[in-house]
Amino acid sequence: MTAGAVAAAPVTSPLDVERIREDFPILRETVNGRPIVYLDNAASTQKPRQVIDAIVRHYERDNANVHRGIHELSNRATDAYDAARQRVAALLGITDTAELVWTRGATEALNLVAYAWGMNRLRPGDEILLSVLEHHSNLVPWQLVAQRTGARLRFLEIDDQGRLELSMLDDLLTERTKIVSLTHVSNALGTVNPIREIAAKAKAAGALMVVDGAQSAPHLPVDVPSLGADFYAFSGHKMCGPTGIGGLWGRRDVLEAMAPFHGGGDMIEWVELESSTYAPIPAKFEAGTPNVAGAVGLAAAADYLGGLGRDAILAHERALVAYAVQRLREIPDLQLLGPRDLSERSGVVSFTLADIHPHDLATILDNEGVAIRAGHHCTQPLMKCLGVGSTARASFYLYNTSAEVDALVDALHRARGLFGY
Ligand code: 7TS
Repeated sequence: MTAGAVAAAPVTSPLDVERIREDFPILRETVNGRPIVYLDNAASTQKPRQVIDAIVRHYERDNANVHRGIHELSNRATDAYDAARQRVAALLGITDTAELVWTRGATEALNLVAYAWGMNRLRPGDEILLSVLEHHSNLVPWQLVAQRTGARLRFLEIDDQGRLELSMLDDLLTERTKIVSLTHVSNALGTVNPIREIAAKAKAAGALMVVDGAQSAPHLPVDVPSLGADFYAFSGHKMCGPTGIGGLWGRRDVLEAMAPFHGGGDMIEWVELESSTYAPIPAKFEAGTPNVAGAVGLAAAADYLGGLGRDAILAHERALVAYAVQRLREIPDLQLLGPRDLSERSGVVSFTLADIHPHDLATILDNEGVAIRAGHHCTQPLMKCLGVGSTARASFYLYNTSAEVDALVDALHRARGLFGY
């Protein structure tokens, strides 16, 4: 199988995947002499030619620092940078572009809220409500805040399918709850959390609602403001964009009331030796020379995803996951984790196979050109809840095919054989 030649699909997809694959140069690579089967999209996605070209074009034609130079290149770079914010905002349904703050990614976005809001506002006795599903980047920043402020961490638990125990919400949400910060989609299990419902309850309890959208922005047709949250964090590299760029959407009034996160150039209005006044949002949170080429590249990714259609991308992934689950169930001793109802999950399939260590599985699969992730997926507390040290995880995106699912399943059968099962 080559990038262009995809086997007849036993899945019905609204996407012309064969054509889409031609946009992704890396899919023509081989690994160990075989065509690459890239199933590690929850970690990072590949980039289409359109994104790569936009970045090259920026450096070849428009590169300069932004918002400072009184010269043509700086004006061009500034225009491209400002337009990029609008294009990414449009993909996510954000109409007030000042509410979109560039960050290095979801991790920095979550830290921004934890430090600029949490560290300044929380007091001993206040509570931060998280869940056991969280990626470490929506856990460790809050641990740091709790240690420093005396606030207490509380946790929503999960059922045996990795779904949040929503019945705990009524007891956990009290007047002490100041922040609820939850992932929209679990990176380890693919669980899609009913974030609108939870946000409504959190807001009714008077808490600030933070959504970790690292795994929803790439895969779901998210209209961010309508989730009913106060903050939404995402990473560009998980949605066909470059690394080192992502964003934080925040409600205007909340962002305006917050102290800055980093201090430096571009985030100020006026500086004296002893004090400063700050620029309006979003600049207030964007100190220093920004990742201009990253923003331009992410805007090209947003255009690309918007062009394919967010609903079509979701439908494609759902069809692939349904096919993958059906095929993986054929493998004896393979245990699938996560929600059984596929409408409750995104394009992630996590599993264990007999007592073969997931790292060994991933290594054997890599020999066959199949890239999956194995490990704790930066969710060590979740692994503990599930009673496993680690899992193997295949995660799909818009360019994956049913033939690649077949390649995964065939490789797993061979791995099983190698271990004498
Ligand atoms: N939140 C979730 C739900 C994630 O899946 C990740 C990255 C992050 C936050 C952090 O994103 P970053 O871009 O700032 O690093 N998840 C993964 C993963 O599943 N495998 O590698 C990175």
